[in-house]
Amino acid sequence: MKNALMIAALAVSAHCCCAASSGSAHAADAPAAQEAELSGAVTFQIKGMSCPVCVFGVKKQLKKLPGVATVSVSYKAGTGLISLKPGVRVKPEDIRRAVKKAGYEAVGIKTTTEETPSVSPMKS
Ligand SMILES: [Cu+2]
Repeated sequence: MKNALMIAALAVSAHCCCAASSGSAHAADAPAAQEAELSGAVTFQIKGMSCPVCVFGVKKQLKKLPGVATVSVSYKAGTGLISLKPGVRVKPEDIRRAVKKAGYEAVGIKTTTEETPSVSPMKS
């Protein structure tokens, strides 16, 4: 399973935008103004994805973020959705950086749920 994904990604990276990720030097080092930390489910738009395989690169980077439970990226919609493990908080900057590592830009980062466990719809 994993191998198939990797092969797909490798095969396509040669001729697609997804190879753009490599040469990102330390461009923006400026510590941005403090942003509110996010918890629960976080959504954002991803700019710059120009083929469905871009999704793999973005997901790969987002999954590296500590505390991320699930990652889903839609090429068609140009959106990303991550759910964080309970109690985990991430900064918008972290998400932006992860997406940037893949070669794209995350904008409009916001939580859809505030510390609400998305797994259990009903209280027990
Ligand atoms: Cu691509």
